[in-house]
Amino acid sequence: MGVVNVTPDSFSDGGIHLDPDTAAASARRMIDEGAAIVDIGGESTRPGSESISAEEELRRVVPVLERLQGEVALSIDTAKSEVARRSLELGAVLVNDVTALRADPALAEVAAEHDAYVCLMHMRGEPRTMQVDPRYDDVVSEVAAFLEERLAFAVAHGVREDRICLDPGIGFGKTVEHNVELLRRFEVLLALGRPVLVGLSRKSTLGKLIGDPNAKTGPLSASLAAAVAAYERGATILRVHDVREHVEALAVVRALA
Ligand code: HH2
Repeated sequence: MGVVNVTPDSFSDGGIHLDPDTAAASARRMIDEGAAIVDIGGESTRPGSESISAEEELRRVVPVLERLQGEVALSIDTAKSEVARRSLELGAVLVNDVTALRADPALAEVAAEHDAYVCLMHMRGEPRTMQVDPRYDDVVSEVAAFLEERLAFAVAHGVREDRICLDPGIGFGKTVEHNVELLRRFEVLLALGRPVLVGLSRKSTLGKLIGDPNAKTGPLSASLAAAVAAYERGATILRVHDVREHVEALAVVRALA
């Protein structure tokens, strides 16, 4: 899954895709490079970010979706039913909701109506404050229990189970140690019986793991290592900014398997 953030403030590609032609060109390039789907986002969820209105989010993503309609498999990264509805009307096939259908009570029905794929992600707290001293007794079992409950919620609201993937939400209300533990004990997440999506690309946890305690992002080298490790542990979808490099890395891993 390639990432195109149509935002001024995303942590790694903020500002570069604000022009819809540039954003659409990036999405097309990612598909050419081997992405199966491109995730379009109009609102940053980086630590400390403020939320924006549905009108502003639509203003950012609709021109991009219109340019790609019918051409590129698209996911919409949103927690708002209004944005999801318009995106699905414009041909998006997956709703990627970092709140796992908690923020907007109407989102589950919108996804169900369109028979959309849905990604349910774990987040502790909300982006503005989530990295302020996150604590768990056992991060892996708490994340797994949360995802199991949200999966049941989605199905109860009409989303087909075979349309749903789950995501531990790397960096969303988690320390480096929490993120590492989630990857070490990945089998607990796989036991929920749905494909697992992981977003490690360029995240600050990677920068911290290679020795910079104040890192705000992680380099490509570390992103590739993390993606390969997640793939080998059983991740089905990798959400990445650098598609070509990840496709090449995975091609080698698969050839050696
Ligand atoms: N990470 C980000 C955004 N959306 N969605 C899922 N399912 N999983 C993730 O790990 C995930 C996500 C954060 O990364 P990015 O989109 O690059 O930055 P920002 O939120 O600042 O736009």
